[in-house]
Amino acid sequence: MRPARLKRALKQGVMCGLVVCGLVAGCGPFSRTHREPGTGHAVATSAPSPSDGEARAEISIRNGRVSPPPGWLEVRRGQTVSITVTSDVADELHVHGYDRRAPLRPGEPVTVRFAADLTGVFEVETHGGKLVLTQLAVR
Ligand SMILES: [Cu+2]
Repeated sequence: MRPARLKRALKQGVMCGLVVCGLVAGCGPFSRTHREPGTGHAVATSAPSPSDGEARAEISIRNGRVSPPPGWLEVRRGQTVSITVTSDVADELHVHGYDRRAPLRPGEPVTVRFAADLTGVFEVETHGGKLVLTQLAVR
């Protein structure tokens, strides 16, 4: 990806995240719900698998609820990330920063897989339901 295009994608991602955070209570990296210890929110969605080094998250959406509850998916830079989402309604999956999008169809698992080569914290969300699915934290 050329730098200009990457910059534009990042800007879109940031703007999109801000809009969503204005609409959905408790979303975003700065919200209190994700920082309170012991609430069950501040946990990795899935632990990195030691066997193949791939960080996996499996997330389902039913009746507008995200399961497991949105937390953090912590990965190392360069690690492969695999996020599988199953939604009960049609929607669009979006991984901010990396700008990965995928259409979601009711009941059909969709997996996005990519190398985590950008560091930072990125929201994984749906656009139709405006749900934050997890925060991808790449260190
Ligand atoms: Cu988005």
